[in-house]
Amino acid sequence: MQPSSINNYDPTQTKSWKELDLHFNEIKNQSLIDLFKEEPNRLAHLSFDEGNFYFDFSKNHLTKKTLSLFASLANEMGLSEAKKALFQGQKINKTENRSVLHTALRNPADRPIIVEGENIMPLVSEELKKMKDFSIQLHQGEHLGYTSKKIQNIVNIGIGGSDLGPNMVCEALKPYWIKGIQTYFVSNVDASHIDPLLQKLDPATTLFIIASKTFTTQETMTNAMTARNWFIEHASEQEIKKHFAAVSTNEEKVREFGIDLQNMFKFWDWVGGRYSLWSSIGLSIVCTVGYDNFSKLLKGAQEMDDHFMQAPFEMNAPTLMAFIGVWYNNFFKTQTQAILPYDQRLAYFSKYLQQADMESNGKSTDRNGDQVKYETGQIIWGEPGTNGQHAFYQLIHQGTKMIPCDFIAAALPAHDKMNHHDKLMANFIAQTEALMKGKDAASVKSELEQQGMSPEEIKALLPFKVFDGNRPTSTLLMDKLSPENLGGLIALYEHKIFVQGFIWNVFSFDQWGVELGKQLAGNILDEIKTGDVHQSHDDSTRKMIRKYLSHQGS
Ligand code: G6Q
Repeated sequence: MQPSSINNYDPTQTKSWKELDLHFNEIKNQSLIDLFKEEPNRLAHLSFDEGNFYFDFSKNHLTKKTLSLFASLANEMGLSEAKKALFQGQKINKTENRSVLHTALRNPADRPIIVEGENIMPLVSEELKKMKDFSIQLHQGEHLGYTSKKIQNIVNIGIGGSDLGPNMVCEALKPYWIKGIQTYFVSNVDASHIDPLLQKLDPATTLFIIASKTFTTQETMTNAMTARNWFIEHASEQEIKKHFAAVSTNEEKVREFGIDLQNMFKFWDWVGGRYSLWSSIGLSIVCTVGYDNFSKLLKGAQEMDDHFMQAPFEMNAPTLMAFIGVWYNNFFKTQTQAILPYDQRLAYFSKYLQQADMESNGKSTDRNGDQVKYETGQIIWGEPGTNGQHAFYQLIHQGTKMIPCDFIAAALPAHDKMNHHDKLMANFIAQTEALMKGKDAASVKSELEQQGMSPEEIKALLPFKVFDGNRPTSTLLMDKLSPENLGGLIALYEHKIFVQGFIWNVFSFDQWGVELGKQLAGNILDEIKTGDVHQSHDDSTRKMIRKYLSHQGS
């Protein structure tokens, strides 16, 4: 049970929320530029260094008072107790009656965490050791394929939480890839995903990692079976044990599939899918970048955990980011949050966060089982800069919607082409300034005059070239995109999501919408296979099934 000081309040009915409402009316019409003018120490109050990260929240529509009112809200709701409940393994995932302990996966081995009377840290260490040994055998050529060749290709077959995290991390850590290893990710049940990959792979040098917590997910099991069939077209079934590994909580299903239990890596029901990259779901990461780098990733996350647990709310990066997110979502009524990494290696980061955030906080029932009467989860989206600048930034700069943006970059690149990197970083810095300052009529006018335009031409063009600015951004600059910093970055957002879900009074760690999706397709699949389309469907659905069937055999 949760301690009594965790309050399942409708946040909008709290005293602090009412004060935030009044405060919102005071500052909603103040421009960012005005806020800077009024508060000489604004930057000092709203920016800080934490480990290898520099956070700048000053270009947001808020003041020190906003954050201290949010800190009161968090106190009123019992955030500190809720954090303890999370880290201590209380069953805060109530609808599934589970603990939520991704933080235990990066916890130092000598700090016990007790779940149902058992210290789980030895289990965690044991699985990490197994992953380490397996990857060393692979990299050193002790684990060879069926023709005694070294494994060169790793294919992770999984979906959702069993794909997005490891895929994002492997992409982000490209400079750390072990020489001679190529890693691929297959998720979609659409065979256009796996087919072209199998066509180019050599079965003798390929290892498939079937990553599925349940080992029943339709897409993953279909792809795994396709990979298995492809493999045994080339080699005997006895060789499967050299080329297939499984990551799952379901030993029985792994055995049924024919994977040697020696090659099975466990995790536990207290690890949620979208928080599982730190567990053996990270096996593809370990095989790709080596165990040392994986343990640095864990260490970086663990340091962020400590910061989250220890720093006061006003200096607590994930907590402040959560406050800012709620501020925009519920007071400014923004609907989306853009994640804009100025780093091509973070190409999958916003896609990863889409799941982490939207699956966690896309809820409309509160922790008391009542419908919420306020907005919850934000829509998360984004692309790396500078690409986005040539695409959707137009709307961020001049559209009718306010879109809070997180700008993320690493000061030091992993390459030596500073002529590229300086340009990337100049864009990174320039955009947040431009979004805040905009461009006023006087500067547009003088620019057009310099171009030799007539007053009539200037008058006609001017309204289109004026930028109001006043668009909010948060900036996160790290020294480099190392495994440690990547771990910290991911944990930062994990905790931000936790705090937001807590304030919105929703359960962030279940996903009944995903479960529904897993059930629904099954019935229609039977009808497709038998051609017996049920009358119980609505007209539109029935016709779509028939339409689809009419194309078969054509
Ligand atoms: C994550 C979700 C979901 C899940 C996938 C894969 O939190 O529960 O994205 O990870 O549906 O599930 P399996 O790992 O069981 O195949």
